[in-house]
Amino acid sequence: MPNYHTSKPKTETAIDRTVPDFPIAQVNDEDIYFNTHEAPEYLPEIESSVKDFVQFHHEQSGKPVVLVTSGGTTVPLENNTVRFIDNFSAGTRGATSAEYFLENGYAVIFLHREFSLLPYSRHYSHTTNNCFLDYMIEKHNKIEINEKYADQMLHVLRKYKAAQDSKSLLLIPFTTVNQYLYTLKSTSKLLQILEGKALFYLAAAVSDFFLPQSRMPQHKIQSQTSGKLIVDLEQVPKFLRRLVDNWAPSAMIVSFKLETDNSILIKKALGALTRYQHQLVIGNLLQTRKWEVVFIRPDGEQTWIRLNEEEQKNNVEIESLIIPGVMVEHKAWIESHKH
Ligand code: PAZ
Repeated sequence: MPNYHTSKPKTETAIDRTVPDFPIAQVNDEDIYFNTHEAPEYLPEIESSVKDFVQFHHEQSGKPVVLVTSGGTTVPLENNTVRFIDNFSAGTRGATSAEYFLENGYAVIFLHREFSLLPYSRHYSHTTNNCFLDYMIEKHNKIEINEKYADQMLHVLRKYKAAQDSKSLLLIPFTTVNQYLYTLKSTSKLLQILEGKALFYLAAAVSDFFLPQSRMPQHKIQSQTSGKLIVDLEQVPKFLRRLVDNWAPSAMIVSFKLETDNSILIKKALGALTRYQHQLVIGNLLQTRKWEVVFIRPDGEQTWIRLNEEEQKNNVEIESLIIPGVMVEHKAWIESHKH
């Protein structure tokens, strides 16, 4: 092993999302960022496990590999971090999608916010109804699984073990936006060997703003100093274009676009496709993301995926429909990239 909700935001007041987007990151911005921000010290350890994983699937299993990003990044306000800025994402989309990719023959690198939801264990962690201990009972001085839950648990356990036994799931954590960016860059480069068989499924909610290391106080910000805390954040360079052009030029890249205002979702998604030149944006709204998403392609074609009432009642997961849709496009991508 490596060493290393109840929230309902006020929706009336928010940043105006109709203003034009930030400029895309130029090679220069990338250089400036990586020259002025230190890599996480554990990065070589991660690179080594990713390298082994990719090599195994490239040379032995022959499986396509998907990098799923999941959960939100934090923006620390202090070096010895007491306070940080965060976002709502629990990693449900990412963890659920990872399971459907695994079941459909993919190997998955799961780049996730540490302590957010994980594939398989998500069924028993972070729940609002049951503590994991509620799934167990004591019988004759021994622990047993409560019969009520046993079938469902066995089903999940089998899938979890299958993923483990086939060495198809690699868990890589991040917490801060800096750790996320460094890990994404390194991992992408290591995936290049797979060419078109590499897929990026970028579901993480990555901060748009951050406090550069050069302006970060070493110690906890003191409350007595001025009575006010004014936080002056910079834009996080838009790394997607660098990913498309330099880090993973042959891979298929799927990004997510989250909005809260329905009237700008499609426009923003089309804008992203034009700016970053990747293959697919999956648009979703904060309010409805668990039962409807839209696939938006560079030619402007849009396909909505919606769960009907019956499906919602039966707890069908929308990712069970999203992943086969993405796979169809990835298959075509692989075919078109065969030498
Ligand atoms: O983690 P979650 O399931 O609660 O939310 C998933 C999501 C809304 C963060 C994801 O589907 C998404 O849209 N990610 C990209 C966010 C963005 O940068 O626009």
